[in-house]
Amino acid sequence: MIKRRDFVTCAGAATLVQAAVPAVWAEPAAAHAASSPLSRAADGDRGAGMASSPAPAPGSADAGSSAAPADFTLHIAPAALEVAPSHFVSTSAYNGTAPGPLLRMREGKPVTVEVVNDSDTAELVHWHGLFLPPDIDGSEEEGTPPIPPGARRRYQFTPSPAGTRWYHSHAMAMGDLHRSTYTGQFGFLLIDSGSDPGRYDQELFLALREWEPFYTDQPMDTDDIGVLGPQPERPATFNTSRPNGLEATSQLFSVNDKALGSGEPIRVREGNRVLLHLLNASALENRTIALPGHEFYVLALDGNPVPVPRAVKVLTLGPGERVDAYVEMNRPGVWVLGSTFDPLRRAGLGVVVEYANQHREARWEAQPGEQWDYTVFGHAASAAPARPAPDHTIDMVFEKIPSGAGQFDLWTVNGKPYPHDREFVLEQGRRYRLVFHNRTDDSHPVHLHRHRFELVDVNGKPSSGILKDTVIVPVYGRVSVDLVADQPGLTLFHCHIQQHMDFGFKALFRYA
Ligand SMILES: [Cu+2]
Repeated sequence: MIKRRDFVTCAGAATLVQAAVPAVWAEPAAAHAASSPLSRAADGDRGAGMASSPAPAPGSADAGSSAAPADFTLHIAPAALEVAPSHFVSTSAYNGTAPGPLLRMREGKPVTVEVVNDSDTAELVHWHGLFLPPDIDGSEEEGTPPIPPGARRRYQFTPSPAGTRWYHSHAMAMGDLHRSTYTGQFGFLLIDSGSDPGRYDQELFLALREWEPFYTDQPMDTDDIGVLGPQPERPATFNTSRPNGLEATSQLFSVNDKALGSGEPIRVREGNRVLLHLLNASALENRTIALPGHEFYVLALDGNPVPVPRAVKVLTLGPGERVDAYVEMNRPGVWVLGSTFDPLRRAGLGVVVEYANQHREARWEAQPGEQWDYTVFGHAASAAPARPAPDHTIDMVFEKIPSGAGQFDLWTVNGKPYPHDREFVLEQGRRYRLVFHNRTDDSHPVHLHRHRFELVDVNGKPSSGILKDTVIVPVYGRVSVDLVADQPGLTLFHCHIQQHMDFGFKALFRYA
């Protein structure tokens, strides 16, 4: 196997994202391309324990008038994407593609990103998973100024922490299915730590997507995690006095911007090790995927190396979540890497993986039995380092009011839709346990901006050493996470399903 640096030298960086990210990388320098964010992921135990207390990353924003060229430029503009042959999706995107350009940054090295808003609505770009000040994090609730239509804004910041991050619109969509995360406004952002062992032959960036969403009163619930689980938050009686509101759904799916069979296959050779950076960029739902006959050797969740990397047959990602995994290409053939749910895969949620000199129909095989479980990547109970007791515990109860927002459901955190009369308050330096109580019949991928947290417990199953910024709280489930309050400033918490966020499922944390 060749080292990645050698591969870059002999083949050129663009080859590395074969069939994945369109060749529009906004790379500032070759040096950035020559290392990966997974520097120590394969070497052992980088994810142990809580994140230490990093200093707040410095950053600033201005109106983009500076003469020096930016390291990266993102143009938000209408785009027509050919998701299936002669099926053009009318949307908006960064630099005309979805995903947008791969932004590869070096941890700790300041960068300048210029965002030009050539759309006809105000926009916000959120840098998901980064430790950034609230005025540039990309959330209006935290105080980031929106970029008006026709305007540009220049952001300067120091990227941290290392790992697979991403960027996406953080506008409100409300009833408009042509806005925010319903559009093609998303892209990968990798922060290299600068010490990449390069133990793979190819690197692919794959985002799971849907297009042309529409409203229905008969949602296609496909991947609701926890339906068969213990359901500790299941109520004794159900309020069925009102009908459910309309929900956004879709019938056209893709990996990156191509429906299954519509784009170039991923071409591999037997014996190759392929590093996958997977992102669920869906506005709607969790997705579960598999590659028949192969396993995913999971290295990192949400870009953070896991304490116990291990191989699994299926991956589940909630909207906003990332998985970095190796796949050893050791079963020659032509396969479908795609959704385990047949209707979604048939509607485009997949990509063909083709071994060299294999020319047959792409094959899918069902993957029975295996259920996604975050905790298998944590320390074994006997090996878990002692965790300091939290200074405070904050309970957050999620409930749904059917049709509470007219046509749509309304979502509440501790009995109130956003905004709350008083924010949740954190004291700098203190350790908090957030306990998420999901008293609804949906699973929710909840995201905390500007911080990361350690998984402590999923439906009563203990976990240690897994650091994330987004976590699926299963149907009627309960998840506990710990965090150290080390990023002063307003911090947004929300469900990453766009419709839930828009209709109440948000809360602000404020530092005392
Ligand atoms: Cu939700």
